[in-house]
Amino acid sequence: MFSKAIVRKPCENMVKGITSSTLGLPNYQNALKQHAEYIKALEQCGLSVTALEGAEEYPDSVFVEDTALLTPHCAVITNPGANSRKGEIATIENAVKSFYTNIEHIQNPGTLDAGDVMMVGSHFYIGLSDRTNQEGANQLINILRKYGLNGSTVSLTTVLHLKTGVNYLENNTLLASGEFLLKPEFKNFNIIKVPSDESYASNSLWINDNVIVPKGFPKTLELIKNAGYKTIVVDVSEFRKLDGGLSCLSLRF
Ligand code: CIR
Repeated sequence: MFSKAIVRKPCENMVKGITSSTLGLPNYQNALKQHAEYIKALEQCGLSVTALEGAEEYPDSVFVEDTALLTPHCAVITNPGANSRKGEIATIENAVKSFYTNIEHIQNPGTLDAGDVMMVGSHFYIGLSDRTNQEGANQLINILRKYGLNGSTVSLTTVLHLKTGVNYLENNTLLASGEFLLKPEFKNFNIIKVPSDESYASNSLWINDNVIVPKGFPKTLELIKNAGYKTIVVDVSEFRKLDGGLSCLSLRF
């Protein structure tokens, strides 16, 4: 269960964020509205939300998930793989300090975006992506072991981050699409298969027995409901235009 979340408001410069999407530029005013609805959904799941002010010098800074991994025993400040995002970690560390005394760091030449890290109990799956390298993953595994936790790597080729394509919904259940449907690492999980035309909805977010699902993906919504979860639908279309999804917009702990 989680009790808290940290988010960061979108900044006007978000239109300059990194993207591979062809959906057009985000609309800032609409992004602000969607972000406010997102915060409401987190609160509805019982979280107390700390909202940091937008950081204009970092267009992608709304995607706080990538900058830290908050575990029950320690916080790990990452070293984001994209150069334009590395500076985001300073203010995140400041915010994290109010909640954690054990704070660790991923350091050069290791890089890691926590969007590549999926927590399954005390085990953390780490995607090796364009943003997260083997050295970053090794550093994270060594840190986790110091605290009685563990980790292992998963290769990925078609998506930005591990959690772009697979997310843990507790109850030994994964929500997955594409390359993650057949990974031997995941063979002992129940897998809810996201239809390929709704793959964006693989990034749905379990919080305290609710699953937040992005708006506009009815087949996936139905599959999650049929699996017995309570669901909350939130529109994050402006963030999708920057390759971001529901999990990317918060740190939950
Ligand atoms: C980026 O490319 O870094 C941002 N435009 C999107 C980050 C999405 N974060 C995530 O999947 N955890």
